[in-house]
Amino acid sequence: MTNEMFKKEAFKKSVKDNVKFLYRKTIEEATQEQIFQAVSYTVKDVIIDNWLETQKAYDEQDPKIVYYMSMEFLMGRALGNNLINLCGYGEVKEALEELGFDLNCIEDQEPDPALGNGGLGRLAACFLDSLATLNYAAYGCGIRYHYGMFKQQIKDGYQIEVPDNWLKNGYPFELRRPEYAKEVHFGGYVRAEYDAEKGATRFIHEGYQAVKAIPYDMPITGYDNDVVNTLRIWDAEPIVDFELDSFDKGDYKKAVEQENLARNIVEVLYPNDNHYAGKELRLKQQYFFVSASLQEAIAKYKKKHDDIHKLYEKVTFQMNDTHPTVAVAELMRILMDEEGLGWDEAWEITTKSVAYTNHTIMSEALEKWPIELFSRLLPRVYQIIEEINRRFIAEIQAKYPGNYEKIKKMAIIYDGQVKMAHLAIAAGYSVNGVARLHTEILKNQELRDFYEMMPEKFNNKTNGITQRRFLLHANPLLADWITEHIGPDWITDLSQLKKLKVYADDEKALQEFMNIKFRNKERLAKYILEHNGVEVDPHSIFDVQVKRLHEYKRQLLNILHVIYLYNQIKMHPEMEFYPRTFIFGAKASAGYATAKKIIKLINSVADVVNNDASINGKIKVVFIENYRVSNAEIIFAAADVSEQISTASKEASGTGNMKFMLNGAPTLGTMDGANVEIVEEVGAENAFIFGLSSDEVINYENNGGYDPNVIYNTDEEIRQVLMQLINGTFSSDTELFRDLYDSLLTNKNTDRADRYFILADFRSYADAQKRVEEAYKDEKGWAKKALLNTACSGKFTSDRTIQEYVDDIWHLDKVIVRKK
Ligand code: H53
Repeated sequence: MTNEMFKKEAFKKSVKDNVKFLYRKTIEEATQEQIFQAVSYTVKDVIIDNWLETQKAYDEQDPKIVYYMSMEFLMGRALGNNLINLCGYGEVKEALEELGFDLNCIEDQEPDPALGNGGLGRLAACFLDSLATLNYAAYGCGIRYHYGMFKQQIKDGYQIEVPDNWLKNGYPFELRRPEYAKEVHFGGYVRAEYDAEKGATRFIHEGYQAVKAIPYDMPITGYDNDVVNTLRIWDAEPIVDFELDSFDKGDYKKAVEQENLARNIVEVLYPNDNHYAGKELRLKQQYFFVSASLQEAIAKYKKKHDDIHKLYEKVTFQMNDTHPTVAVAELMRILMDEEGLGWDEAWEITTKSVAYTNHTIMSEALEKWPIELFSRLLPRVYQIIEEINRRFIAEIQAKYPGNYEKIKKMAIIYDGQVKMAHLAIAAGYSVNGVARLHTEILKNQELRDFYEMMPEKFNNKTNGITQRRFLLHANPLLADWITEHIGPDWITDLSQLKKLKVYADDEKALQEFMNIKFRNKERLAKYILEHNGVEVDPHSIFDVQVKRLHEYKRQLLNILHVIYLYNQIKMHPEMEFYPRTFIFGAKASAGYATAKKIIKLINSVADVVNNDASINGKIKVVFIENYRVSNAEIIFAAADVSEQISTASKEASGTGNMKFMLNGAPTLGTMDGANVEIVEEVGAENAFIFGLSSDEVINYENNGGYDPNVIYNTDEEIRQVLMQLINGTFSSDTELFRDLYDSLLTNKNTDRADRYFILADFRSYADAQKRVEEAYKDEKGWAKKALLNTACSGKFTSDRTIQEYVDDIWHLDKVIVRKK
């Protein structure tokens, strides 16, 4: 596919002009970064026309709009992705070559807009891509953090966090829209006033601090359909209309406070994934973007419609985790206090407009705000939540008379806390989990009482990923090969990949498939050499675990197994062993001490193993610094083995697992999250499954856990591995890894020993790893497994996920921007 807009000569001229106007330079004088800016502005020109066309089509066709409300959008770089979706990648690559530039290098100049932590934020980005590609009207609503996810450096094996000043040179793919600014209010108090005319009490919020929310729009291009949707992220500015000399002291103080509030609120993304820290500023961020987004959605609706009662026919709000669920009460506030509706009318509209996605069962991730903090920061919103809670409890009582257990378990306000998930479930018209197993656990365990009371709300939407970024852009060799064999329809219909199954026994095809894998491994090896200074052999098995660092994801199990293999090789030097490169990539939340210690351990093991000449390079361990969307694209394409080894029941879905599968890497994993569905699609013989089942884990947990010391006492090899954490093998400081050792063996006040069942699953994991090795030695057999993984990955496109959201939850109509 090519795009008329990217005719080479016109493109080159435009880039030259942009360099001239932006920097007063010729193309020869410009830096690579300046070329990136100039190219991006040229691409943006093309996008803007489509953006206007899309807006026009939406105005004319007046479709229902989904507002995807999310604290995080982990977008990754935009330039390459936009070129792919505009079908201009090839043309632009050639045009730049003629100018003497390499598009890949130009792409590398772009900062990675990292406005998210991990899976949840990247899912939101994939969803936006699919919504635009499937011709649905959608806005992403979020925050324009000035500092996104920190950059990770590894010094002495330790993680160092460096601020990510992604806006430093200006970001070409954003548009400031001051004309849509909104005001958001914090603090103050609520005054009740009787309105005699209406015969009703009005509530007036006074004495608050105000912040101005300014939207910045980023274009979201659909694939080859001229649709450009919008990611609207809000920045904060102080409301400065004061003259200093006319201010008395009180006002001055308030003005300074308001200014500080505005400065702080969008400064930085909290680097916690799957963990709630209860920080006041975090609640401010949440309310800030939710309020601004809702105000904007309602203003937009009112431009075209005069009956606010029918809002839900044209607008729906999807709340991504509990983070934006204050939307429930804020929508009630706007409808009552600003639109003048009564409670019942407002509640009917709200409960038909908001839907909630749960992404985790980890109890430490569920947001519960102390009522003291909440009511001080958002007094009117809190008042509304109290009333929602009062009515909800009355409903519980009506259904279960005299059953106070039910109230304790389901109340929105309890034990001095506001429970955001409960608010979202009470108000939402849909509650969904993100993989089949996860949704079942929600229904049968975590949210059982809610499910019993309102089963009709619950549904599953198994996550997905966009093949445009994670195959077409990330793995051009494989993408071309697939297109040669089955045509290009897979780009917008991933189920087409199943046509590749006919090649599962075709030797030539298998050979080509593995040659591509090899070339991708060489590309990654080059990246690792340049960025980590470690030489790895692309003939070895590339065994990869890249994801956030979290105890439940069990990077510790992986590295303990590496130690175990190292011991085996040392003890039996003659033993047959297929060379393996263990590749890790993971950021740890800045305040998560255990996670950071595990990073240190991985690097310490790497130091010893990589420098031990006696093992002849049979094992290499590499920790890739600063894992992020842009290097992920290189890593997935090069993986032989996909490590998905979370404690069963803990990983809600996982989405990295899908990216590996798409790129032809079999899963080595537990029956957790979406792994279950991956195995169902590809067949158990094409995956390596081990470990306790989620039922077994939950059973242990409900009955006081298990005793890892039994394993420690009876399994010598495991004991040896654990002892090496504290006997100086990997650090002259024998206390360095003591905490990790203890966490596996000793009960602490609140935590049971080995909470994540590492020792329980160790043997079964080691066996599965052995099976991987055996399977890899059979070249043809392995190639077949790898190819079948790609061929069977069709289900895991976010296009499928989005279509399910549309059919079952949002009920949107397609909008045609251009006849194809
Ligand atoms: O969301 C992903 C899942 C993954 C889950 C992740 C997630 C976060 O990244 C952050 C908070 C949260 O509650 C959940 O851990 O299993 O694939 C997208 O659904």
